[in-house]
Amino acid sequence: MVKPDGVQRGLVGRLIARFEDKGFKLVAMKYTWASECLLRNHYAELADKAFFANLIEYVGSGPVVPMVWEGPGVVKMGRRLIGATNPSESAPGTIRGDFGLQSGRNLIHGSDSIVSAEREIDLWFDADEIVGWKSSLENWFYED
Ligand code: D4T
Repeated sequence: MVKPDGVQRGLVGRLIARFEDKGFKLVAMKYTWASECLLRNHYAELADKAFFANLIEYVGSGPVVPMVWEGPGVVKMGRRLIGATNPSESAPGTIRGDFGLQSGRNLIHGSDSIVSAEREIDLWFDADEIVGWKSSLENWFYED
């Protein structure tokens, strides 16, 4: 999900391109301004952290672009494309390493496990908003 700083900075297209270039397939996307309730639910695991209130305020401060991407190893590789939580520690070449400076403005969220991804997809999307399709380039990205 592109966070409000990514949207405000006009980076949505460039961040999506990182996933497209890698060979992942976009199957759902929306443009939305998340409610506090949705964000508290999304980040429920972090409710006891000192930065929680700031996090909810930041991610709720403007529109976001949640997406669902498919492909081999997409959760693990997605996290690698995104980089470490703190952009000042993210490797150059990663999204946060190339575009960010601080944890509280780290541009993009990625699910950290398949279980989290399933929970978050359920939170952000209705089942009929997930669009299954076969890319005609699939054989040129995947060997099986
Ligand atoms: P998200 O969930 O946004 O993809 O980030 P990460 O998975 O990389 O990191 P996280 O869940 O530990 O943190 C969620 C969110 O909180 C912000 N944050 C985090 C912050 O503002 N200050 C901090 O010290 C930390 C650890 C950034 C991401």
